[in-house]
Amino acid sequence: MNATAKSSAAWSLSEQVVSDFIRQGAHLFDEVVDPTAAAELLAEIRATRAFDESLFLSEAEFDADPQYTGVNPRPGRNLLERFEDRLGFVERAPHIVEAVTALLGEGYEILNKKVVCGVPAKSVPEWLRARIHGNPVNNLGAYVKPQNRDVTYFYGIDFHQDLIDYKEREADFLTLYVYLHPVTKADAPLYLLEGSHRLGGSVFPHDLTRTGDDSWLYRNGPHGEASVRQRILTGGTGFAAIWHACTLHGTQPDAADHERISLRYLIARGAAQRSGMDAVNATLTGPLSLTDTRKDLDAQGAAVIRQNTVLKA
Ligand SMILES: O=C(O)CCC(=O)C(=O)O
Repeated sequence: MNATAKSSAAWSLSEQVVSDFIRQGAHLFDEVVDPTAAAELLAEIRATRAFDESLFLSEAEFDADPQYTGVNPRPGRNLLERFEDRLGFVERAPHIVEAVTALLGEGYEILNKKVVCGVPAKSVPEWLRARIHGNPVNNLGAYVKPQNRDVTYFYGIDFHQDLIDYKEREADFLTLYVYLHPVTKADAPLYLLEGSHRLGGSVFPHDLTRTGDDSWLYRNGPHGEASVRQRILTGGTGFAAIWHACTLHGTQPDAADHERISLRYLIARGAAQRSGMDAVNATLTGPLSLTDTRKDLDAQGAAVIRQNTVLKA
């Protein structure tokens, strides 16, 4: 090390975050967001409904008119709109603001924010478990009653990039994910493949081969291959992480006896012309945007590919 180089221990949070995005495509915060505020918000979310079988349509109701699209929270039907004035503990937490500003510049914009629920097996009706078994994306929005579609419900989701929902958009945004209660290995923690962002945008489902206890070989066609390490994001109340739109991540079905409830934000560059994300994206070997992001669905949005790699993690 030369005399002027700083050791990483002396880095500011901003420097650390940009460096972590370049190397790993993610930053896990050491500091939590206010756990008391998180627990209070969680109690209010839990008071809005029973997170059990009553969330769901019956099989006959679903089959009468299957709706696979438009079943996620949207403006006017998003539980977080009710709690807008309670979200400062995340959105104004100084370490979150510093990190996001380092990557996206001043004036960044929240594209989307919502409550995400990992539904435990005991709350998923048996008919539904049988139907979705082995599907790569078990977003249960299609199967919950319309009034419950103000939250996104997962029964696991295979490794994917958050770019999946943004055809033709540059990977200029990041995901901020916050746990509202302790998340152990049994509570559907996020599995993140560190360094997977480096191969750029890639069509879902992804080409992944397990090579060790926590390692995978990831190939992105002509854009190369990378050996990537799996990181399981367990954490306490208020744990927060951010990741790049090309970083592969997923969850297994919730194995606990209760639901897992988190906050998920997508945040994009606003007015800033240049920001830390440019330095990150300059290191990617693959495309920054995709014309098609997935090939697992038919024209109605039903799954036609049945494979799920994260279940092997
Ligand atoms: O919360 C989950 O179980 C999965 C969340 C996720 O991967 C996503 O929303 O992109």
